[in-house]
Amino acid sequence: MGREGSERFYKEACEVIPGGVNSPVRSARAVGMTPLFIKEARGSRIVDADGNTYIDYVASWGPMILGHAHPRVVEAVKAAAEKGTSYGIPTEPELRMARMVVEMVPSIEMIRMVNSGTEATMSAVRLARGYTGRKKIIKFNGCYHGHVDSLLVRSGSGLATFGIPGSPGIPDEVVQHTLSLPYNDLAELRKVMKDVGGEVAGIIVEPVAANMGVVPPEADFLPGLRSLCTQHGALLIFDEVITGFRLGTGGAQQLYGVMPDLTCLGKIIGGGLPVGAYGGRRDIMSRMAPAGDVYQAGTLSGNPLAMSAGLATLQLLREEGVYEELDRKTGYLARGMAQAAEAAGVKIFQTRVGSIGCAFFTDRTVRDFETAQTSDTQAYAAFFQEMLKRGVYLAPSQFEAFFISAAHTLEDLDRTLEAAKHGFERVKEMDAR
Ligand code: KE4
Repeated sequence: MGREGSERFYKEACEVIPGGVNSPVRSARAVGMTPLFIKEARGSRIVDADGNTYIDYVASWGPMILGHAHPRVVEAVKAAAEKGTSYGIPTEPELRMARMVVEMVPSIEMIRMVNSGTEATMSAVRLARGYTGRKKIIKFNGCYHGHVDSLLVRSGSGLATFGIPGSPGIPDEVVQHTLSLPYNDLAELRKVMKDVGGEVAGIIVEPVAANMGVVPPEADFLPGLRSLCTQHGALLIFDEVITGFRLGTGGAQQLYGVMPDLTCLGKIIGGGLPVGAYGGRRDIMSRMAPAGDVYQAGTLSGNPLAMSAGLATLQLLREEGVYEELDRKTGYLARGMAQAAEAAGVKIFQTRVGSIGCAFFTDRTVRDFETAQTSDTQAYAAFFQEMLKRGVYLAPSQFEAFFISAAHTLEDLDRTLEAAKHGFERVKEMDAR
């Protein structure tokens, strides 16, 4: 079937929404097409406005780890909605969510709910500065922490996709205290900390970078960050908006055994509804108003419907064997992709951690933003198009991750691998031209 319905919606949307989308990475411009408009989704499948069905590997950019419209999540949201949608007054579901996160995430002693990952990182940075009385923040090239003014410096995700180094509208004064360094380069960081360590409020990092494609931390990187922060009195902030509850109930900090001072969460914690959160050591979090003097607020923070969707999701993720199954499926897919690429004679560099991963179309070893950018984005676009034609929806950008859900079946994976065979052949033909 065609995509006339989506194309019509897109044309109309461009009249009233900038670029026709409410978030740039949805635009699909980087893969040479106009975006799908989705009508509904269930399990591992999404259905577009023209009735085309696709096996979905975007999963709303991470939240849908259980698959779309999980009955237990939908039921929880319906039940909450029947009691009202928002009060602006504390509720018991917020308390249950806070207790559950404190139980599940090793370094979190106290947590504050917000409405997006951006709000979470923005608040964590403000808290780090308020708690330490220092101004400098260190981030890493290619990491994306939401569209926070002070963190939109050499970021990944949509900025990498569209080659935007920073963004107009952010005065130099706002970013003058932000340093962005190469990911996985401890020597460079050590040098900088030797110079300015005493002025650094915090180092914020994606413990597994997933916004330049997926780039895992090298063995010494996270432990090195931890010891440098401790040595210089800076706070270590893990941005686990993607890795939180994705790599296991305790996220990347449990997987790698490195404890940050603050953790930012989002995506999965909301079960598909707008939720973010930040939390960490009690002595630090106690500085947040009204307990302390660092201010942050939000009309819909801890919204009862979002809490109900998040609680249902986290409860299901705590069940026996969920992550082992996700890991098995992702390994199966990754091995099949490698075989298909090799059979077609196409060079890719594959990465994966738990149920996220990606294939860089490059013959280089990818360990940071610079090497990730050697990828052939035209080849990726051709691969994306061929996969879409065969009913598989991937991230419409080389600089994003693919997300596997508990709802993906072996049949889905085999269909994906069959499509990938043709996808890589199309890339090979392109190379030959
Ligand atoms: P949100 O404000 O979009 O909820 O979260 C921002 C954010 C923070 N930290 C990390 C590690 C993130 O990956 C994100 C958001 N991720 C992108 C996709 N790579 C969201 C998709 C979009 O921008 O539409």
